[in-house]
Formats: sequence, structure tokens, C-alpha cells
Amino acid sequence: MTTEQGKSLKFRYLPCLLDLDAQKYLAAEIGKIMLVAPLFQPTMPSSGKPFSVEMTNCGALGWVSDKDGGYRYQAAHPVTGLPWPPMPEVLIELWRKVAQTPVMPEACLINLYQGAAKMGSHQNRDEQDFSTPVLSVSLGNEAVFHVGGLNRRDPKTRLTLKSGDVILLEGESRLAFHRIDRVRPGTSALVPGGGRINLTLRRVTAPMQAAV
Ligand code: MD3
Repeated sequence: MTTEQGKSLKFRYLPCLLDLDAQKYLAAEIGKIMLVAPLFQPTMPSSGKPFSVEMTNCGALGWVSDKDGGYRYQAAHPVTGLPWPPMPEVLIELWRKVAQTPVMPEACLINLYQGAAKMGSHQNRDEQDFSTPVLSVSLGNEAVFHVGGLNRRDPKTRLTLKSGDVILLEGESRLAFHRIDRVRPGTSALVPGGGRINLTLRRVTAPMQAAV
């Protein structure tokens, strides 16, 4: 993919990286997290309009949004006030294998898409660090994903994300506009009650720079 400036927006797409057993194990770990850190419905800054996607997090920091505070990361669940549960070891292992950086992720945002839930076009830019990649894992029903460039109006490429697919957003693609327009019901039995879960592992704070 190329922008007007001709910079390529390459991301690493690893279809079916997780086999069915790995998907089941990970889905069960996420189910346990949801018992401690229940799903919440984020709302848009200023308008207060609720997202159609329900969310929770694991890791030291979690992404939240509401009318008063806007988009941000915080160490506590917005409803329970408790710290987020730790990231499951399997996710840390996946990060080590795929991200290939000594920098560790601090947040894992868990998005649950049920029914007509979708996510509008946006960039992930609430972090202090854009140099570390973002790792995305899809579980459950398939979704139609659109990814463009660094400008909202750049043309988008369409991709169907399936259960077990992993994407690494590195370099220029780290700040690409993207959206999920629809989830295809009945395309996977992995998520209880149907639906789709997407995990994104993110570095939030600036990693330490070595003195030279
Ligand atoms: C960016 N999540 O959490 S996966 C988000 O499926 C988000 O729930 C979507 O958008 C979801 O912010 C998409 C993340 C993703 C995947 C591929 C990309 C973001 C990307 C490729 C380029 C740029």
C-alpha cells in the first residue's frame, strides 16, 4: 500500500497463525479476564454517544473513553476501580515471537463485537510511543476490515479478518486509518453466544532510551 507521499504502509499479516486449540485456549483466558474486569461500554468524548463495541483490558494499563475524560489509558477499570488483570502468558509469548522487540506491551485492549457492532475509521494515537508495533489478534466471527493511509481520505484496502489471524502494525502502518465495518454472523463458534473478539497489544509509555 502507498500513500500520496509514496511511503509504503506495510503491515505483517499472519493469517491463521493460531490453530483452533490455541484460539480456544486464548478465548478461555479472555473469558476469565472478563469475570474480573467486566466489559464496559465506552462513550465518545464530548458527545457522550456510546460505542457499539464493548471493551475491557488486561495488562498494566487499559484504554478507556468517556464524555468527560476523553480517550486515555489508565491503570484502573472505569467501573470497578480495580487494577486490570495481568496479560495472559500466551499473549506475552505471542508478542515475543511476532513483534521481535525487547520493548514489552503495557496494554491489551479487548474489543467485543456482537450483533451490529462496528468501529468507525480512526488512528491509534493515544499512546506516547509510536515506534513500538501494535499486535492484533482476531477471535470468533469474521470481520471486514479496511485499512488506509496516514490521511483520513487515503484509499483503503479491504481484508477479511478470521479467527486466529494476527496482524503486526509496524513502521508507517502503526498510524494508518482503519475501521471494522461489519462482522459476519455464524462464521465461527469460538466466542460463546457468537460475536467477535479482537485483542490489540500496545506499548503506551515511551520505552527507555539508552544513553550514548
Ligand atoms: C491499523 N481494532 O482496537 S484490529 C482498535 O478488529 C481497532 O477490533 C480493530 O481498530 C478490531 O483500535 C482492528 C487493529 C488493526 C489491524 C490492522 C491494522 C489496526 C491496524 C492495519 C493497519 C493499521
